[in-house]
Amino acid sequence: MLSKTIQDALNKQVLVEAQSSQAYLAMASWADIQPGLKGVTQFFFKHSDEERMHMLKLIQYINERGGFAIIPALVQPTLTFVSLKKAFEELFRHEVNVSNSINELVDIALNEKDYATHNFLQWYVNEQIEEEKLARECNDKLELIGDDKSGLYLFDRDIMLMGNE
Ligand code: OFO
Repeated sequence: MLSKTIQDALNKQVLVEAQSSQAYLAMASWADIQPGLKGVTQFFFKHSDEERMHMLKLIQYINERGGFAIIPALVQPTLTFVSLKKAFEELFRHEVNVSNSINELVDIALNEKDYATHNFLQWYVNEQIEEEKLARECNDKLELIGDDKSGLYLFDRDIMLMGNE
């Protein structure tokens, strides 16, 4: 059975994951109407789906452990970006915030001596390492590319291939 403290903290994370999914969905829609960003568009749509999966995993865990998962209201995310670089910078910042939020949750689980939740959260800890790494790599590449259109073309193609691996 989850303590009230853990239940509330997990429900806060449901909101964080839902908000992430929504933020990346907005990036996908923006990228979709930019010329030549088919790969990036697919990447953002897929990323949004993954965040929804992270949210669902939490919802199922909360309910399975005798709690009640609360489906939250969402804030409208950023809809437009001055450049692809800016969108990826926001994605990276977002992932760092999510990692901080997961770390706080791990701390709470330890304080509450809820080792099952601590164990459950390790999946998220590992996931955040991967997501931060990916976001950092994309930012580094876009920094190198600058305004070079052929570089951007290759970036879009590579990210599409990555999504189909
Ligand atoms: Fe849920 O992993 Fe990114 O935010």
